[in-house]
Amino acid sequence: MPMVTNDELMQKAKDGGYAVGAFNMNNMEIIQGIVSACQEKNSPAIIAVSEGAIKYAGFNFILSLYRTAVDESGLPLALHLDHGKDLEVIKRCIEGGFTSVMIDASQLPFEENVAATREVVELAHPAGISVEGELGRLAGVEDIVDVDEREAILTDPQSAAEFVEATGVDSLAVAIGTSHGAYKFKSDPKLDIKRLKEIVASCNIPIVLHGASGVPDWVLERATKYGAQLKGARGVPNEAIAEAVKNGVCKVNIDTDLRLAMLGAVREVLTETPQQFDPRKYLGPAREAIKRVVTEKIDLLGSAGKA
Ligand code: PGH
Ligand code: CA
Ligand code: ZN
Repeated sequence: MPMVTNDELMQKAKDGGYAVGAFNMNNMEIIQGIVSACQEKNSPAIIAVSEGAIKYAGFNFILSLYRTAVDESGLPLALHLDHGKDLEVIKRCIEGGFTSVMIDASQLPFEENVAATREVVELAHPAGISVEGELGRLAGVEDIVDVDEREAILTDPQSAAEFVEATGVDSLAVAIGTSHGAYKFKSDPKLDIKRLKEIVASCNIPIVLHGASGVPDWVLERATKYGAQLKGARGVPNEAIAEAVKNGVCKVNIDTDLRLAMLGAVREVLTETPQQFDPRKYLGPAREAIKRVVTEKIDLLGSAGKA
């Protein structure tokens, strides 16, 4: 069954006016939860794997989990390296069975980012692998008070167009006010949608939103009810994600919500039944919680029925 690239999924999403979720995976229960939601919703998905996840689970275990998921589900699923920084890992992914890679050289000055990204594009494209680059640094819009600083951190639409042209990337991750993790905003959540519109207009390739977890109430409440300490945790509201998708974001990255959902489920079981020591009894509910989160994301992004 189809192993697809991000590019195929995202071009389709771009034409259809919806977005595909990229869900981070590092073990069996997580990918099973993701795929089970996608099956019920007949949705495509991007299985995102970080360098840390490869180190944790092992390259071949990751690959086998992905291939099994594709075989079992028959769904269009991409296997994507998330935030690739190490060229050796990136090469291994390109040669070893991933369908897409991200090169994240966004911490470097513009010209160096271009050079590093161009190098990966030249390795990946002959192998039929799509490439995501990143320009800008993730940070909350309202948390950057200084105007010059804001311009330095958030993605500049003109530079984005130059970056796309100079590198040949298939998609671009941009900074419009989101950030990674569970503590995204100190003040009111806000995305720079005007900037997004300008980027979409100037680039003409699929745009990616990182740091897009919402920290849903039910997830946060369950985890904290059973003792998790997550004071001040705050995500991107669903309305803001919907607005971003409406204005051209085609890939939405979710990791934190899966982590928090898993945490709450495991904590609940271990708190309610402290005598329990069968891993299936706490990892099973964790898998169910992942499935619920992914189901909600599919509805939010509009990818149901698009497999
Ligand atoms: C992400 C995930 N992965 O690359 O961008 O972000 O922390 O918001 O889930 P979150
Ligand atoms: Ca980055
Ligand atoms: Zn990210």
